[in-house]
Amino acid sequence: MSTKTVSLIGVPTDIGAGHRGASMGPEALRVANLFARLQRCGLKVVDRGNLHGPLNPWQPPADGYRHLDEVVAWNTAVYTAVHEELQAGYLPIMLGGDHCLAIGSISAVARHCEDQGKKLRVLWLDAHTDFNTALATPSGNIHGMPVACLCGNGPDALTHLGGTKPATKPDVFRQIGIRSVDAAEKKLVREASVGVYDMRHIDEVGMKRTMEEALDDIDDNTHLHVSFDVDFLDPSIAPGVGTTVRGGPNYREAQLCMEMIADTGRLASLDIVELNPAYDKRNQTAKLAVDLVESLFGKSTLIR
Ligand SMILES: [Mn+2]
Repeated sequence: MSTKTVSLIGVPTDIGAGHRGASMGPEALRVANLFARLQRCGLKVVDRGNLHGPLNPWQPPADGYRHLDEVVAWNTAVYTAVHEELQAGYLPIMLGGDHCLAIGSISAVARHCEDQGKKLRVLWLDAHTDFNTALATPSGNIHGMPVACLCGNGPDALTHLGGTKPATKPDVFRQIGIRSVDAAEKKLVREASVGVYDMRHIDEVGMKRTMEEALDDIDDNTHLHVSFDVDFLDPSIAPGVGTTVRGGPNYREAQLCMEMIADTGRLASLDIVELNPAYDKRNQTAKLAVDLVESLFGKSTLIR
């Protein structure tokens, strides 16, 4: 097998978030040595630098959405960049940036899978289901809506990025670590039958069985996309996010999760999102995210 090439794409935006600061995430990940750590995993790494888009105007929502035009502009750039990397045979890694960027990245991944006849599986590591809509959202923040948009439930400008709507379907998603879902959103998640492995499930059966279930029926033809929202992690180990929720996976559980994904050998694209250096302490959350990404690419913390 030839050496895999991963390409880092900085997406310095907090346009979809309710707190400012995730726009500093890409640089914090670079400062935490992501490039060299990936090289150490035996990968070829290229850093494409940062994408560009509009600044955050910090406006209230209009018709249920905050900053919709700006979110569309950022995601159009993300879509184009990710699609190019995939076509070139590279494994794109989004350095976010808030979670709205997953609309662009996963739309591109879904398009690519469609064109290549690949089966798509998305592992959504997050405290939140991100399945809000303009009607259901309490805030209008679009970082709480990417899964809904990807499933065709959102404004046209975001649901059509890849040319066809919906970009993908709820049954490609496996959401892990969920522990905060808005009241109206809960109903939507249930109706859509998104695969949800919430913290209660992880508590009851453990991370090992949870991941076995979430990775079930992945085969050689599967494109595995991981959308890693750093708020997935317990805030005691990962304070550097805008929307901390207590009761997330601890260090070892998170490592096991990543290691089991690595074991499939099918990881083909990745988002690292919602890292917010304005809330971090001495870049510890960025460093932790980089540790976990190393595990995702096959570094085992145990001697095997
Ligand atoms: Mn999220």
